[in-house]
Amino acid sequence: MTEHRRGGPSLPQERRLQTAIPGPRSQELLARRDAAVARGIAITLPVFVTRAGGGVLVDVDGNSLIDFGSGIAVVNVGNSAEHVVANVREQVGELTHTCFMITPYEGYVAVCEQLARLTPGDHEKRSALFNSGAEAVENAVKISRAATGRQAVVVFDHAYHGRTNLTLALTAKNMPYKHSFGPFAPEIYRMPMAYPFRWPTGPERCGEEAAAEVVTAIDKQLGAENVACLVIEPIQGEGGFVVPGEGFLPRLADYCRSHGIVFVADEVQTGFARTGAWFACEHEGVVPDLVATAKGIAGGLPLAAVTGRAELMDSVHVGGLGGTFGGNPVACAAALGAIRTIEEQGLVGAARRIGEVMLPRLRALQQRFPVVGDVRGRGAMVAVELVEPGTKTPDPAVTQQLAKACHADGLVVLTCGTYGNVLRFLPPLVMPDHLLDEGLAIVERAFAGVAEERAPGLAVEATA
Ligand code: PLZ
Repeated sequence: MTEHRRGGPSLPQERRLQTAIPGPRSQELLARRDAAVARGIAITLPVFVTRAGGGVLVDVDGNSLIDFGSGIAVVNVGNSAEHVVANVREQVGELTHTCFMITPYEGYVAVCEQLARLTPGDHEKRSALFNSGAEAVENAVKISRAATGRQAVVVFDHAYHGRTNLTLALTAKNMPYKHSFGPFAPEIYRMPMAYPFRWPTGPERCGEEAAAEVVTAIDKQLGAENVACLVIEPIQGEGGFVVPGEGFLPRLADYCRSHGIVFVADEVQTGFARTGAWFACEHEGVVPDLVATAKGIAGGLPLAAVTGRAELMDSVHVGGLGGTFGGNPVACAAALGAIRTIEEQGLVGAARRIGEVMLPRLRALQQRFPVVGDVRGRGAMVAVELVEPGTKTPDPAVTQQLAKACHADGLVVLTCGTYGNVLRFLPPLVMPDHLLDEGLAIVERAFAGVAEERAPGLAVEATA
């Protein structure tokens, strides 16, 4: 294979638009997709990708797009990162599957050792490996119930935990996730989330007040002694990149500890350096009892894990956990490569620096454009929430307009939020500075364009 045909970090790190987005070859593939792929699988940006690496995706029409999505926070180390590719190539030539539950192999154990080392807390830990984030969260609930002998599960407004039946019950949003797919599992109780931008008394007291409401609701409505676990994303992902009001997570963790409730951190989206720490719980010094991970763990290969206190994990009877593919040897090899990449390239610090570049630029947009209600995030997990100017009324239409303008200009961005009004940015942590800058310039142009469309002539500079 000639060098220029390969993906990975050696791809030219440039934005290059050779056709409209999507181009003609992508359009042809879209027509094939319509005839073969189920309609329920939606597509954000319909360009078919052939190669990717560093901060770019290259499509079948030869366009090179800047990637502010990382395949939903998966390729934190960049696509086809060198150690990931090398480990996978070697492993795939040796053995592809035996099933760890039948005849084990070293890679699985090595990944569990790394998880014990990297996840918060220096207590004794055990891990079990699975295939997807949903499977990890679902198993965390199973383990919590087995360990406590209790049934109730506490979750939060705006939560997202997956698309299996149990995790849909944990997920908050009806459309598109839950609609028409019930009935859902019982014994799931939803509590208020400390959402600073939307907290009635304002962001300052949000964490404390929300935690007090949750504690009262558990005490009065459920009884702490009936609660197996509390499951929370330390920064919410699909629900809108909600960074909980300060103090919320530590207060809940304390409450759980004093009542024998298992504190489960769903770090599926926030984990593996994404937020400028190995795990987002670290920002407030919270040590979860169980951590669910997936996405960024294996540089793009499907792998997930539950890691936690040895006594909780080992309370499950022998044979009670597992799955045919869980901890597949190729995925484990990839994970070891991804972890090595994060450490060698200092990607925890890189994520922090990405946030330090993005947040001020986005806050400057907030000064210019009154549709920006809030700018928030940590590290390379940042977002803007869009509202009708002067109100907190969500504006999902402008959010779509902005996302489409970015796409047309060669920048992959995603949206999220309970109200569909959050534009989110998740660049690979290996994003080169010049592409980070160019991507932000595209976002700025998109805002200027939308403002001009809405109020021609008046344009932007509300405060300038
Ligand atoms: N927990 C916090 O973010 C996956 C979902 C995309 P799976 N988020 C992306 C979609 O529309 O399906 C996610 C998450 C958190 C759990 C999950 C589920 O992880 O690997 O998609 O099952």
